[in-house]
Amino acid sequence: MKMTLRWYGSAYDTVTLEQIRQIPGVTGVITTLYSKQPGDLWTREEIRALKDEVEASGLKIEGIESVNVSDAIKTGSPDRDKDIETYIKCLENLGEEDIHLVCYNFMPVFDWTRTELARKRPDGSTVLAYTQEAVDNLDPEKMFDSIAGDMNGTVMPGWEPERMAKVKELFELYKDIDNEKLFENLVYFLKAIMPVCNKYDIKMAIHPDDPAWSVFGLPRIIINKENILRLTHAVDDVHNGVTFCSGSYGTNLNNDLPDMIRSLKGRIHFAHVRNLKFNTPLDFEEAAHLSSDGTFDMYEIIRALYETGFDGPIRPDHGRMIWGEVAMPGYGLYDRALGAAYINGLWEAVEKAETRGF
Ligand SMILES: [Mn+2]
Repeated sequence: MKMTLRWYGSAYDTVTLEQIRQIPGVTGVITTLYSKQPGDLWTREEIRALKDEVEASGLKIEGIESVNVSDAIKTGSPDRDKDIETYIKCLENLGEEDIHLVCYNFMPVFDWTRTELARKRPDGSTVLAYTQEAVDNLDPEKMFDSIAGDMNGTVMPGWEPERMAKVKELFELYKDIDNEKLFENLVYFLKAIMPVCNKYDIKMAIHPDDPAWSVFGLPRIIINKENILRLTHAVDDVHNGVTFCSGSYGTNLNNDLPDMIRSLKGRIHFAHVRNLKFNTPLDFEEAAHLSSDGTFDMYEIIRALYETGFDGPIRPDHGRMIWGEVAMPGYGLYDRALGAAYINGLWEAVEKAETRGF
Protein backbone atom coordinates (compact mmCIF):
# COMPACT_ATOMS: atom_id res chain seq x y z
CA MET A 1 0.00 0.00 0.00
CA LYS A 2 0.98 3.58 -0.44
CA MET A 3 0.13 5.94 2.40
CA THR A 4 -1.37 9.20 1.18
CA LEU A 5 -3.31 12.22 2.38
CA ARG A 6 -6.07 14.02 0.55
CA TRP A 7 -5.03 17.52 -0.46
CA TYR A 8 -7.31 20.11 -2.05
CA GLY A 9 -4.64 22.27 -3.68
CA SER A 10 -2.81 25.33 -2.41
CA ALA A 11 -5.67 27.71 -3.24
CA TYR A 12 -8.15 25.81 -1.05
CA ASP A 13 -6.40 23.73 1.59
CA THR A 14 -5.20 24.95 4.98
CA VAL A 15 -2.72 22.06 5.02
CA THR A 16 0.49 22.46 3.01
CA LEU A 17 2.39 19.90 0.99
CA GLU A 18 5.40 20.56 3.23
CA GLN A 19 3.36 19.54 6.27
CA ILE A 20 2.08 16.42 4.53
CA ARG A 21 5.62 15.48 3.54
CA GLN A 22 6.63 15.44 7.21
CA ILE A 23 4.06 12.85 8.28
CA PRO A 24 6.04 9.63 8.67
CA GLY A 25 5.37 7.18 5.85
CA VAL A 26 3.25 9.48 3.71
CA THR A 27 4.63 9.39 0.19
CA GLY A 28 1.86 10.84 -1.89
CA VAL A 29 -1.31 12.86 -2.12
CA ILE A 30 -4.75 12.29 -3.53
CA THR A 31 -5.79 15.54 -5.11
CA THR A 32 -7.99 17.18 -7.70
CA LEU A 33 -8.50 20.32 -9.72
CA TYR A 34 -10.85 21.62 -7.09
CA SER A 35 -12.17 24.53 -9.12
CA LYS A 36 -13.56 22.24 -11.83
CA GLN A 37 -17.27 21.60 -12.11
CA PRO A 38 -18.64 18.25 -13.27
CA GLY A 39 -18.57 18.26 -17.06
CA ASP A 40 -15.56 20.62 -17.30
CA LEU A 41 -12.53 19.64 -19.32
CA TRP A 42 -9.22 19.16 -17.49
CA THR A 43 -6.39 20.22 -19.77
CA ARG A 44 -2.97 18.59 -19.80
CA GLU A 45 -1.40 21.91 -18.85
CA GLU A 46 -3.56 22.19 -15.75
CA ILE A 47 -2.84 18.62 -14.74
CA ARG A 48 0.88 19.06 -15.33
CA ALA A 49 0.99 22.25 -13.24
CA LEU A 50 -0.64 20.41 -10.34
CA LYS A 51 1.75 17.51 -10.75
CA ASP A 52 4.78 19.80 -10.84
CA GLU A 53 3.66 21.52 -7.66
CA VAL A 54 3.16 18.22 -5.81
CA GLU A 55 6.42 16.73 -7.07
CA ALA A 56 8.40 19.83 -6.09
CA SER A 57 7.51 19.02 -2.48
CA GLY A 58 8.88 15.48 -2.76
CA LEU A 59 5.45 13.87 -2.95
CA LYS A 60 3.66 12.11 -5.79
CA ILE A 61 0.06 12.31 -7.06
CA GLU A 62 -1.18 8.78 -6.37
CA GLY A 63 -4.66 9.43 -7.65
CA ILE A 64 -7.44 11.91 -8.32
CA GLU A 65 -10.35 12.36 -5.95
CA SER A 66 -12.45 13.14 -7.74
CA VAL A 67 -13.21 13.71 -11.39
CA ASN A 68 -16.85 14.38 -10.66
CA VAL A 69 -19.57 12.90 -12.80
CA SER A 70 -22.21 15.31 -14.11
CA ASP A 71 -25.91 15.12 -13.31
CA ALA A 72 -26.58 14.57 -17.02
CA ILE A 73 -24.57 11.33 -16.85
CA LYS A 74 -26.18 10.27 -13.59
CA THR A 75 -29.70 10.96 -14.81
CA GLY A 76 -29.08 9.75 -18.38
CA SER A 77 -30.36 12.99 -19.88
CA PRO A 78 -29.82 13.79 -23.59
CA ASP A 79 -26.61 15.69 -22.76
CA ARG A 80 -24.90 12.69 -21.24
CA ASP A 81 -22.94 11.59 -24.31
CA LYS A 82 -21.38 15.03 -24.61
CA ASP A 83 -20.38 14.93 -20.95
CA ILE A 84 -19.02 11.39 -21.29
CA GLU A 85 -16.92 12.56 -24.22
CA THR A 86 -15.47 15.30 -22.03
CA TYR A 87 -14.90 12.81 -19.21
CA ILE A 88 -13.00 10.56 -21.61
CA LYS A 89 -10.87 13.49 -22.67
CA CYS A 90 -10.08 14.22 -19.00
CA LEU A 91 -9.05 10.58 -18.53
CA GLU A 92 -6.86 10.74 -21.63
CA ASN A 93 -5.14 13.83 -20.32
CA LEU A 94 -4.63 12.23 -16.90
CA GLY A 95 -3.26 9.09 -18.55
CA GLU A 96 -0.88 11.11 -20.67
CA GLU A 97 0.38 12.69 -17.44
CA ASP A 98 0.92 9.23 -15.94
CA ILE A 99 -1.94 9.33 -13.43
CA HIS A 100 -3.68 5.98 -13.12
CA LEU A 101 -6.33 6.18 -10.42
CA VAL A 102 -9.61 8.11 -10.43
CA CYS A 103 -12.05 8.07 -7.54
CA TYR A 104 -15.62 9.17 -8.26
CA ASN A 105 -19.08 8.72 -6.85
CA PHE A 106 -22.54 8.24 -8.30
CA MET A 107 -24.65 9.88 -5.60
CA PRO A 108 -27.57 12.05 -6.65
CA VAL A 109 -27.90 15.68 -5.45
CA PHE A 110 -25.94 15.44 -2.23
CA ASP A 111 -22.54 13.87 -1.89
CA TRP A 112 -21.96 12.52 1.61
CA THR A 113 -24.50 13.77 4.14
CA ARG A 114 -23.81 14.81 7.72
CA THR A 115 -26.19 16.64 10.00
CA GLU A 116 -23.47 18.19 12.17
CA LEU A 117 -19.97 19.27 11.23
CA ALA A 118 -18.74 20.06 14.72
CA ARG A 119 -20.29 17.75 17.29
CA LYS A 120 -18.34 18.05 20.50
CA ARG A 121 -16.97 14.85 21.99
CA PRO A 122 -16.11 14.33 25.68
CA ASP A 123 -12.41 15.11 25.05
CA GLY A 124 -13.32 18.51 23.55
CA SER A 125 -12.53 17.51 19.97
CA THR A 126 -15.21 18.17 17.35
CA VAL A 127 -16.31 15.76 14.66
CA LEU A 128 -18.76 15.28 11.82
CA ALA A 129 -21.86 13.44 12.89
CA TYR A 130 -25.10 12.10 11.49
CA THR A 131 -28.45 11.50 13.04
CA GLN A 132 -31.36 10.17 11.05
CA GLU A 133 -33.78 12.05 13.24
CA ALA A 134 -32.32 15.38 12.10
CA VAL A 135 -32.59 14.37 8.43
CA ASP A 136 -36.17 13.24 8.91
CA ASN A 137 -37.04 16.65 10.32
CA LEU A 138 -35.22 18.71 7.75
CA ASP A 139 -36.40 20.16 4.46
CA PRO A 140 -33.67 19.06 2.00
CA GLU A 141 -33.54 22.56 0.58
CA LYS A 142 -32.44 23.77 4.01
CA MET A 143 -29.75 21.10 4.34
CA PHE A 144 -26.96 23.34 3.13
CA ASP A 145 -27.98 26.29 5.32
CA SER A 146 -28.16 24.04 8.35
CA ILE A 147 -24.51 23.04 8.13
CA ALA A 148 -22.95 25.99 6.26
CA GLY A 149 -22.17 27.88 9.45
CA ASP A 150 -19.75 25.16 10.57
CA MET A 151 -17.63 24.96 7.42
CA ASN A 152 -14.91 27.22 8.88
CA GLY A 153 -14.93 29.40 5.77
CA THR A 154 -13.99 26.50 3.51
CA VAL A 155 -15.81 25.07 0.50
CA MET A 156 -16.63 21.45 1.20
CA PRO A 157 -16.57 18.94 -1.67
CA GLY A 158 -20.05 18.28 -3.01
CA TRP A 159 -21.43 21.18 -0.98
CA GLU A 160 -20.38 24.05 -3.19
CA PRO A 161 -22.70 27.04 -2.58
CA GLU A 162 -23.39 27.47 -6.33
CA ARG A 163 -24.57 23.89 -6.51
CA MET A 164 -26.63 24.11 -3.35
CA ALA A 165 -28.40 27.23 -4.63
CA LYS A 166 -29.93 24.98 -7.29
CA VAL A 167 -30.96 22.19 -4.97
CA LYS A 168 -34.63 22.41 -5.90
CA GLU A 169 -33.79 21.97 -9.60
CA LEU A 170 -31.53 19.08 -8.72
CA PHE A 171 -34.33 17.25 -6.95
CA GLU A 172 -36.50 17.85 -10.01
CA LEU A 173 -33.83 16.28 -12.26
CA TYR A 174 -33.82 13.09 -10.22
CA LYS A 175 -37.56 12.77 -9.72
CA ASP A 176 -37.94 9.88 -12.20
CA ILE A 177 -34.68 8.16 -11.33
CA ASP A 178 -34.99 5.11 -9.14
CA ASN A 179 -32.23 2.75 -8.00
CA GLU A 180 -32.49 0.58 -11.10
CA LYS A 181 -32.33 3.52 -13.50
CA LEU A 182 -29.37 5.01 -11.66
CA PHE A 183 -27.58 1.67 -11.81
CA GLU A 184 -28.23 1.42 -15.57
CA ASN A 185 -26.85 4.91 -16.08
CA LEU A 186 -23.74 4.00 -14.09
CA VAL A 187 -23.16 0.89 -16.18
CA TYR A 188 -23.66 2.92 -19.38
CA PHE A 189 -21.05 5.42 -18.19
CA LEU A 190 -18.55 2.73 -17.21
CA LYS A 191 -18.91 0.83 -20.47
CA ALA A 192 -18.30 4.04 -22.38
CA ILE A 193 -15.10 4.89 -20.52
CA MET A 194 -13.55 1.41 -20.22
CA PRO A 195 -11.68 1.60 -23.56
CA VAL A 196 -9.79 4.73 -22.51
CA CYS A 197 -9.18 3.26 -19.03
CA ASN A 198 -7.71 0.17 -20.64
CA LYS A 199 -5.58 2.18 -23.02
CA TYR A 200 -4.00 4.21 -20.21
CA ASP A 201 -4.38 1.68 -17.39
CA ILE A 202 -6.60 4.05 -15.40
CA LYS A 203 -8.31 2.38 -12.50
CA MET A 204 -11.74 3.81 -11.76
CA ALA A 205 -12.64 3.50 -8.10
CA ILE A 206 -16.23 4.22 -7.15
CA HIS A 207 -16.75 5.72 -3.71
CA PRO A 208 -19.69 4.31 -1.75
CA ASP A 209 -22.75 6.35 -0.94
CA ASP A 210 -22.66 7.96 2.45
CA PRO A 211 -24.65 7.20 4.49
CA ALA A 212 -25.27 3.82 2.91
CA TRP A 213 -29.01 4.22 2.59
CA SER A 214 -31.45 6.53 0.88
CA VAL A 215 -31.70 10.07 2.22
CA PHE A 216 -34.57 12.43 1.37
CA GLY A 217 -36.07 9.67 -0.80
CA LEU A 218 -33.20 9.86 -3.32
CA PRO A 219 -31.88 6.67 -4.92
CA ARG A 220 -28.70 5.16 -3.47
CA ILE A 221 -26.99 2.17 -5.02
CA ILE A 222 -23.40 1.75 -3.82
CA ILE A 223 -24.30 0.77 -0.31
CA ASN A 224 -23.55 -2.91 0.38
CA LYS A 225 -21.75 -6.07 -0.73
CA GLU A 226 -24.53 -7.30 -3.00
CA ASN A 227 -24.76 -4.04 -4.94
CA ILE A 228 -21.05 -3.44 -5.33
CA LEU A 229 -20.48 -7.00 -6.53
CA ARG A 230 -23.34 -6.55 -8.97
CA LEU A 231 -21.51 -3.52 -10.36
CA THR A 232 -18.12 -5.24 -10.62
CA HIS A 233 -19.80 -8.10 -12.50
CA ALA A 234 -21.89 -5.83 -14.74
CA VAL A 235 -18.71 -4.31 -16.15
CA ASP A 236 -16.23 -7.07 -15.55
CA ASP A 237 -13.00 -5.23 -16.12
CA VAL A 238 -10.32 -4.65 -13.50
CA HIS A 239 -10.45 -0.94 -14.35
CA ASN A 240 -14.00 -0.88 -13.01
CA GLY A 241 -12.99 -0.91 -9.38
CA VAL A 242 -13.77 0.32 -5.95
CA THR A 243 -12.74 2.85 -3.34
CA PHE A 244 -13.21 0.91 -0.15
CA CYS A 245 -14.32 3.53 2.38
CA SER A 246 -14.73 1.94 5.79
CA GLY A 247 -16.51 4.99 7.16
CA SER A 248 -19.12 5.01 4.38
CA TYR A 249 -19.92 1.31 4.03
CA GLY A 250 -19.61 1.19 7.81
CA THR A 251 -22.54 3.57 8.30
CA ASN A 252 -24.74 0.50 7.87
CA LEU A 253 -23.91 -1.86 10.73
CA ASN A 254 -25.12 -4.80 8.63
CA ASN A 255 -22.10 -4.36 6.36
CA ASP A 256 -19.33 -6.74 7.46
CA LEU A 257 -16.33 -4.67 6.38
CA PRO A 258 -13.53 -7.32 6.39
CA ASP A 259 -15.84 -9.72 4.53
CA MET A 260 -16.63 -7.08 1.91
CA ILE A 261 -12.91 -6.41 1.41
CA ARG A 262 -12.26 -10.11 0.86
CA SER A 263 -15.17 -10.37 -1.60
CA LEU A 264 -13.76 -7.47 -3.60
CA LYS A 265 -10.27 -8.93 -3.87
CA GLY A 266 -8.44 -7.45 -6.86
CA ARG A 267 -11.03 -4.74 -7.41
CA ILE A 268 -10.18 -2.40 -4.52
CA HIS A 269 -7.91 0.23 -6.00
CA PHE A 270 -8.06 2.82 -3.25
CA ALA A 271 -8.85 2.69 0.46
CA HIS A 272 -10.27 5.27 2.84
CA VAL A 273 -9.81 4.11 6.38
CA ARG A 274 -11.64 5.64 9.31
CA ASN A 275 -13.67 4.66 12.30
CA LEU A 276 -17.17 5.59 13.43
CA LYS A 277 -18.66 5.58 16.87
CA PHE A 278 -22.33 4.61 16.96
CA ASN A 279 -24.57 5.93 19.69
CA THR A 280 -27.56 4.18 18.10
CA PRO A 281 -27.69 2.45 14.69
CA LEU A 282 -29.00 5.73 13.24
CA ASP A 283 -26.77 8.13 15.12
CA PHE A 284 -23.04 8.03 14.58
CA GLU A 285 -20.05 10.31 14.84
CA GLU A 286 -16.63 10.19 13.21
CA ALA A 287 -14.32 8.96 15.94
CA ALA A 288 -10.52 8.90 16.00
CA HIS A 289 -9.06 6.17 13.80
CA LEU A 290 -8.13 3.99 16.80
CA SER A 291 -10.29 0.85 17.15
CA SER A 292 -11.06 1.49 20.81
CA ASP A 293 -12.40 4.98 20.10
CA GLY A 294 -15.13 3.71 17.80
CA THR A 295 -17.12 0.72 16.65
CA PHE A 296 -14.94 -0.94 13.98
CA ASP A 297 -12.05 -3.32 14.46
CA MET A 298 -9.46 -1.42 12.47
CA TYR A 299 -6.90 -4.22 12.79
CA GLU A 300 -9.26 -6.61 11.00
CA ILE A 301 -9.90 -4.05 8.24
CA ILE A 302 -6.18 -3.62 7.64
CA ARG A 303 -5.58 -7.37 7.86
CA ALA A 304 -8.23 -7.99 5.19
CA LEU A 305 -6.64 -5.38 2.92
CA TYR A 306 -3.21 -6.91 3.47
CA GLU A 307 -4.39 -10.47 2.91
CA THR A 308 -6.12 -9.64 -0.35
CA GLY A 309 -2.88 -8.16 -1.68
CA PHE A 310 -4.07 -4.57 -1.70
CA ASP A 311 -1.27 -2.43 -3.13
CA GLY A 312 -3.01 0.84 -4.00
CA PRO A 313 -3.09 4.17 -2.21
CA ILE A 314 -4.66 4.27 1.22
CA ARG A 315 -5.51 7.36 3.21
CA PRO A 316 -6.76 8.23 6.64
CA ASP A 317 -10.19 9.63 6.05
CA HIS A 318 -11.87 12.42 7.95
CA GLY A 319 -10.15 13.45 11.14
CA ARG A 320 -11.41 15.10 14.28
CA MET A 321 -10.72 18.78 14.80
CA ILE A 322 -8.18 18.88 17.63
CA TRP A 323 -5.55 21.12 19.23
CA GLY A 324 -7.31 24.31 18.18
CA GLU A 325 -6.89 23.76 14.45
CA VAL A 326 -9.21 25.67 12.12
CA ALA A 327 -9.64 23.82 8.83
CA MET A 328 -12.19 22.22 6.56
CA PRO A 329 -14.25 19.97 8.83
CA GLY A 330 -12.77 16.47 8.62
CA TYR A 331 -9.71 17.67 6.74
CA GLY A 332 -7.38 19.22 9.26
CA LEU A 333 -3.75 18.17 9.53
CA TYR A 334 -3.38 16.90 13.07
CA ASP A 335 -5.87 14.11 13.45
CA ARG A 336 -5.35 12.82 9.93
CA ALA A 337 -1.60 12.69 10.63
CA LEU A 338 -2.38 10.64 13.75
CA GLY A 339 -4.61 8.42 11.60
CA ALA A 340 -1.85 7.88 9.03
CA ALA A 341 0.63 6.95 11.77
CA TYR A 342 -1.86 4.54 13.31
CA ILE A 343 -2.72 2.85 9.98
CA ASN A 344 1.01 2.56 9.22
CA GLY A 345 1.48 0.89 12.59
CA LEU A 346 -1.32 -1.57 11.98
CA TRP A 347 0.02 -2.37 8.53
CA GLU A 348 3.54 -3.00 9.85
CA ALA A 349 2.17 -5.26 12.58
CA VAL A 350 0.03 -7.28 10.14
CA GLU A 351 2.84 -7.56 7.63
CA LYS A 352 5.40 -8.71 10.20
CA ALA A 353 3.00 -11.16 11.79
CA GLU A 354 2.34 -12.67 8.36
CA THR A 355 5.90 -12.76 7.13
CA ARG A 356 7.51 -13.89 10.38
CA GLY A 357 4.80 -16.43 11.04
CA PHE A 358 3.80 -15.43 14.55
MN1 LIG B 1 -14.49 8.09 2.03
